[in-house]
Amino acid sequence: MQNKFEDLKTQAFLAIKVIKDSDELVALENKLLGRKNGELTNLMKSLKDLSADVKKTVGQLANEIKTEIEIGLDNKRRELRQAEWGTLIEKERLDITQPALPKKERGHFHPNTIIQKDLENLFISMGFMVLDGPELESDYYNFTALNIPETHPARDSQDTFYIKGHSNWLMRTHTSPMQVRAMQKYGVPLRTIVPGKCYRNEATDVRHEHTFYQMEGLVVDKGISFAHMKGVLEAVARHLYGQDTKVRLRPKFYPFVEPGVNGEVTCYLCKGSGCRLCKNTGWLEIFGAGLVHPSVLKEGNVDSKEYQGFAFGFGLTRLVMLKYGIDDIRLLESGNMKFLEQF
Ligand code: FA5
Repeated sequence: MQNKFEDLKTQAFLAIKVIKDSDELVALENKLLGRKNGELTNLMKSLKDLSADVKKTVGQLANEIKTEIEIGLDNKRRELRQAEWGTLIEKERLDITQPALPKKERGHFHPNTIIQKDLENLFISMGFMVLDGPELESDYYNFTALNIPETHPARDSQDTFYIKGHSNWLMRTHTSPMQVRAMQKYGVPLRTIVPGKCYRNEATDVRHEHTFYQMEGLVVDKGISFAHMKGVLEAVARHLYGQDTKVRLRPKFYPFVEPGVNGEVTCYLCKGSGCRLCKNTGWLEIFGAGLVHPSVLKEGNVDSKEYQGFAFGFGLTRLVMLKYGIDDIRLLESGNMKFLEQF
């Protein structure tokens, strides 16, 4: 009987030695000491059949072995726990001497896009829809439909990039071609804005680019007057440059509006008293506008006796320059990161 206990002890310690994780430990613990069928438990139960003397000696040995096995299991448990902690600590170890990792660069919107989105939201709140138009445009929509026939001198004021071998196609010089396109497609009443890129073959300088952005606006409905137009343009100017901003309209000729105006706002820098930015006039020019010419309404299949409209074209790039105090338009399309990172 004593041998059986000794053998069990030997087997138990061999098994404890090769345990690799806490699951195996619990399984062995149950196998040896489990209340119902544990090997040591069963062996101890069989003590009851022995004579009183032998029971005393073997019982004592059995208890000692049980204690030894329990201690062996506890030691193993502690050993496993320490190993687990060690791995955890190693995993979470911080090397405070390691040099900082390079900062991840996050992109952001271009200043043009910031102002465009801002104005889109303003116009949407006034019930306008936002349209997109083709940059490669036909001569018809860019000029003829806008009351600028082939021989008209107004074509000269917008130096045009024509497409080689396709004299009827060009890079749009303004967003106005979308006036007739929108009327033809959506009919009236109509309230729309068209932000987008325009192209002109010009000698570039601080205020002129060959590629720039405009934002066209068109409202056609019954009973539309100059007052509606001024109200909308003032709302835009105040939204961008503050509530004190005033709008000044002065006559200007555009073949597709009658009457036509040139729109200026009080200089945001000097508030109208005159400075370098506004060339001491107190005013900054930001758009062309006017009441839609009856010939243009006709091209859009709109009856000019029943409907009237107003249209405007903001130089979106110029609005951006004024908003951020940018003194050279060429910076905006330069791809210069030092410049762009400021916004
Ligand atoms: C037009 O392009 C008309 N289509 C505007 C219009 C629309 C008038 C609807 C009436 C009714 P203009 O050529 O003046 O007009 O240009 C309008 C604005 O675009 C200018 O005030 C200016 O802010 C901007 N702009 C014109 N050319 C350039 C350029 N080369 N670089 C940057 N901005 C420009």
